[in-house]
Amino acid sequence: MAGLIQWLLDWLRSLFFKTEMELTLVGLQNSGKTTLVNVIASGQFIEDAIPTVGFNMRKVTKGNVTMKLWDIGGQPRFRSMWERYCRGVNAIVFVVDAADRDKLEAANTELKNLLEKPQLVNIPVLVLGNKNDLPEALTADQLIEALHLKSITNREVSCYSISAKNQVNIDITLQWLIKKGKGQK
Ligand SMILES: Nc1nc2c(ncn2[C@@H]2O[C@H](COP(=O)(O)OP(=O)(O)OP(=O)(O)O)[C@@H](O)[C@H]2O)c(=O)[nH]1
Ligand SMILES: [Mg+2]
Repeated sequence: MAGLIQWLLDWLRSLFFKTEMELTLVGLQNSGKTTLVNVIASGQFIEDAIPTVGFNMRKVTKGNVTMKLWDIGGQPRFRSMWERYCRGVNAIVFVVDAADRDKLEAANTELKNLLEKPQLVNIPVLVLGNKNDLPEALTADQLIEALHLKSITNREVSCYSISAKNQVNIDITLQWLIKKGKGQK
């Protein structure tokens, strides 16, 4: 009987605290957005992901939180779509291939362009330096410097160094995102 009551209480609590949130992943092609979504959704690294054409949407439930993840193609022809899919979301996730130094300048330009859009003011941004399993990958501090993240003052910005492949720092990434869904700082 006590077990049943406990179960009922847990169930009611889960209904009461249910959170639904929307997140959009953008960033240059090959940075690892789709790989990261797969890791978040299934806990599995799937090699040779195909470049995303247009966008994918995945719904993932973690505890009481349901996340709608918009994963947008990063090739130049899809970048004009980024803004539209970022409107009204709880947070924007900007994924960077931290090991591809030749593309950093382009990533910098695209991030700056995106954050200048008036429709996206105040939306928190999480910059993820992915592929930290590769020896040449920039650290989080180096990425903060390279993308001039400290100069962004009109919104909340955080930066983590992660590896979708080896599932490094995926836990703190999820914690950060879930907090945004709950409207916490
Ligand atoms: N070493 C390493 N490779 C990774 C990691 N994450 C993704 N990759 C690889 O990077 C390549 C691109 O990954 P995708 O997830 O397709 O990249 P994307 O950002 O979705 O690319 P678009 O859909 O074209 O925008 C794939 O070969 C992945 O296996 C990582 O953490 N480490
Ligand atoms: Mg993709």
